[in-house]
This record gives sequence, C-alpha cells and structure tokens, in this order.
Amino acid sequence: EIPSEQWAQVVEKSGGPVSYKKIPVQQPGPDEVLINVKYSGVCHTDLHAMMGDWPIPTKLPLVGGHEGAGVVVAKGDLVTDLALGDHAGIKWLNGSCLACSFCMQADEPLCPRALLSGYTVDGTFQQYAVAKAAHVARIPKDCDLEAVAPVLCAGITVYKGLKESGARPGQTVAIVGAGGGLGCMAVQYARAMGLHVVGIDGGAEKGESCKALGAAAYVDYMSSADLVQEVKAATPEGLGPHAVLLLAVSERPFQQATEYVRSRGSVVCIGLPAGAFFKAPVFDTVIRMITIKGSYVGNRQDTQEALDFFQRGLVTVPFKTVGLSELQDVYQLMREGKIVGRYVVDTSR
Ligand code: 8ID
Ligand code: ZN
Ligand code: ZN
Repeated sequence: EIPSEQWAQVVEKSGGPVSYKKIPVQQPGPDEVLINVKYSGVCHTDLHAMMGDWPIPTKLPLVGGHEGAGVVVAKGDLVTDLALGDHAGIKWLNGSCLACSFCMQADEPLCPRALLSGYTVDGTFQQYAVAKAAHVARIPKDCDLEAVAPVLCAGITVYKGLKESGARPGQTVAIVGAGGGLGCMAVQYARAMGLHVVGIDGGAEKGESCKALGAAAYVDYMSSADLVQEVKAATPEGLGPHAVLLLAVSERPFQQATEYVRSRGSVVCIGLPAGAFFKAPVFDTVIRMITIKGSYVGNRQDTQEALDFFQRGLVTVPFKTVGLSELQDVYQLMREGKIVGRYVVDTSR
C-alpha cells in the first residue's frame, strides 16, 4: 500500500521558490528505513538551503526539511531494531559512517561522510522519506507526532548547545533569538535545566512569548537604547550571563555577545547567518577569560534525551500547522522575521 508517487515540495534551482508536485517514492537501501512523514517542522536552515546561503552546495533538485515525524513503513534487510509501524523522526543528520574517529566518539555531526536531510539528501517536505536506520530518532508512541516534530532539530540543537555552554543549574543564560523556532525551545530547555533566562529578540509579541515560556527578563534589540547594559542589568550583580546562546539570523548579535557575557562565561554560536563573521576583542577575551565556541545539532544520545524532556512534559513546542502545499508562504513569513515559535507542515494537504 506504499504508493509509487507522492506529494513533495521541490527546490528546482538555488534561490527557490519551492514547487508543490508529485515525485516518485524512494526505496530504502539495506541499512535504511522508509518513513511516512506525517508532519515536519520548518527550520530556518531550510530557507538557508533554498537560498544557497552557505558555502556548501545543496543537491538539486532538492526536497528540503529535517524535522520529520512519522511512521516506519518499509525497511532494509539489515534493520533489526525498528519495526514497521514504529514512530520515528528524520533529523538533520540523516546518516553518518559510524566508523570514523568522530563517529566512534559519538561526535557523529562532525563525520566527514555525514548525510544531511534536506541538504545533501532529500528531506521531509514529502510524504515518504528515507533515512539511515541507525540515525532516525526513536519517538515514543505516546508523543503526538505534530507537536513533537520541531524537537527533531530545534529541540536537539538547543539542548546540545546548552550542554556545550557549560552553564550550571542556578546560573543565567542569555538566549539571542529567543522568540524564534530554536529560541522558544531554548528558553524552555534552559528553564528545565534549572537556569535563569534572559531572552533577547525584537518586538512585543516575541517578548510576550519569552515571558510566557519562563524567561525572567526580555530585552528588545529593536527598541533598546543600550542592549549591552540592559542584558547585564538583567543578571545577578549586573555582571552578565554565564552563557550566551546565539540563535539569531543576523551578524550584529555575534559582535555584541562578548561585551555582555560574564567573565569566565561562554558564548555559543548556533545561528548561521549568511556570510557572517564572529568578531571579539582579543584583550577582553583574554583578561575576562571568555570561551567562544560553536555547537552543531546533536548526536543520537542528545536526540533521545531531548525527546525525553518533551515526553516528560518539561518542554512544549509553540507551533502553528499549515498544509505542506503552503510551504512557500511559511518561508515568506520567516524571511520577514514574523514567526513566533515554529511552523509545522501537514504532508496530507
Ligand atoms: O546546529 C546548528 N548550529 C543549527 C541547527 C538548526 C538551526 C543552526 N540552526 C540555525 C539556522 O540555520 C538559523 O540560522 O539557527 C538559526 C535560527 O534558526 P530558527 O530558530 O529556525 O530561525 P527563526 O525561527 O527565524 O528565528 C530567528 C530569530 O532571530 C531573531 C529573529 O527575530 C527570530 O526570532 N533575531 C534576528 I533575525 N536578529 C536578532 C538580533 N539582532 C534576533 N534576535 C536578537 N537580536
Ligand atoms: Zn534545523
Ligand atoms: Zn563518521
């Protein structure tokens, strides 16, 4: 009962737009599963991919998407630990070699032979998608597939980023881009991990979202007269946050973070604005002992832990659902910075 054709959103050329059309359903290889994607979150990465924003080229034509939640409907001969009917998720890391020294140490995102969903292989903006069985997220049956989808990239990524930040329970973290898809998850994971949160984003609506999700303070970069001072003032003793998670899709906050981070604090780069550079004064970095690092999605264990937070009700995803056929409209809103939380697409319409 698996059809030979299905609906998909296809990027034909760099710059887009996507076209909604019927394409063939792929067959899974020996170590792969075929997943009937029910819902997929829309990540800003999907827009970067369509626009050709980054130095690595995408495959073309491309089916984007990497927050796909669905049901295993076919599998290769080597797949023994997943059964037909299981709920599973396709994430950014579609597969990795499992044999290189990065994979051996559970740093699979750094694998030189990593396959990326919706970038180097077709992703989840289609009704049936293929992924390496070793890497698909195991989604517990009691998790709603629509509500859990954004955990598969946004959730995993910010959970990992918070761990990489080294921030400890009781400390303060600044979340930059706190009203966006990654940001609204970051505020909640941080809270669940016992951290105080200062949310930074633009506009009143994103401020309300941050506060509703548990941020202790909100700083509006669009209206603040002195953002650095305002962020510091929102932290204990006015010394600045112990960690900063940079999730914004603009370069400016990457230049500001070392100004307000607390001495001995860490600045974690996660957002990937096109062509951006990170700049920090060497003097301050040295004498204030600041750590600057990047964080890139998460490994298989991070994935299951991030899902566990969701299953326990510690985090929820503020999402709106539209049909897969409306994906281009979502990209338009995303480009304008108008999305609070995440959009999810329903592949059945
Ligand atoms: O593994 C990774 N490192 C990873 C994983 C997933 C996504 C990285 N990303 C990248 C995406 O490619 C993208 O570049 O993280 C970035 C954020 O993705 P998103 O959360 O899906 O994007 P969004 O929903 O559009 O949210 C971005 C937010 O940033 C705010 C916007 O208002 C929006 O709410 N923002 C901007 I643009 N400029 C800001 C500024 N100066 C700002 N917030 C604070 N200060
Ligand atoms: Zn993503
Ligand atoms: Zn590898």
